[in-house]
Amino acid sequence: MRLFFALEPSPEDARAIAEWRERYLPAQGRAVPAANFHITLAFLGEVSQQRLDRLCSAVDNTLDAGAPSTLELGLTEPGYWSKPRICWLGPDRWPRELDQLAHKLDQLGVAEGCKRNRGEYRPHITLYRGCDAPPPAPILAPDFELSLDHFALFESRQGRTGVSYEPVAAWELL
Ligand code: 2AM
Repeated sequence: MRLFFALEPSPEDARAIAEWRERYLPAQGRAVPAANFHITLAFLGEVSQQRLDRLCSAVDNTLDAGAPSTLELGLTEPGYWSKPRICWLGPDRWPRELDQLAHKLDQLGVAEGCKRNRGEYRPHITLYRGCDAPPPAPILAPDFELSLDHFALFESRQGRTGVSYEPVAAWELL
């Protein structure tokens, strides 16, 4: 199974972001369906069922020792990365708890044999893939207040109509 941990915006927020994108951020690339919007916390890659079970127990134990509270994130910054060729939307600043959660989940993945996530953690929602150039600055600046009260472990599945992300476990932020 190809797995990753991510925060999931509410369907209403995802819809509002997709509407803003359609109106104000036209880009050359493949628009990610709103149902697939997520903020990756840690990417794990291929994980066996046995390791998945251990990983979920490890997350349970970690949260028992102290779960972060609901994360409030203001998405105000559109961005573009040339190497993965994606256009994204993210916060211009974010709470330390978010970095700590991403780091902890990465460590739990490494303990189960997954590759470490490299580089600085930068929360974002990918809006377009396959972009060869940054889109023009949006006519209306984005300003979305997200209240994120859970995160999930998702399985990425490649189907005939495209990729879908299926939650295999979820944890509440209190
Ligand atoms: P991103 O779109 O937020 O950048 C599921 O595949 C998600 O995991 C992708 O949406 C991508 O997040 C992230 N991802 C995929 N491959 C990755 C990799 N090799 N390293 C880090 N993150 C990756």
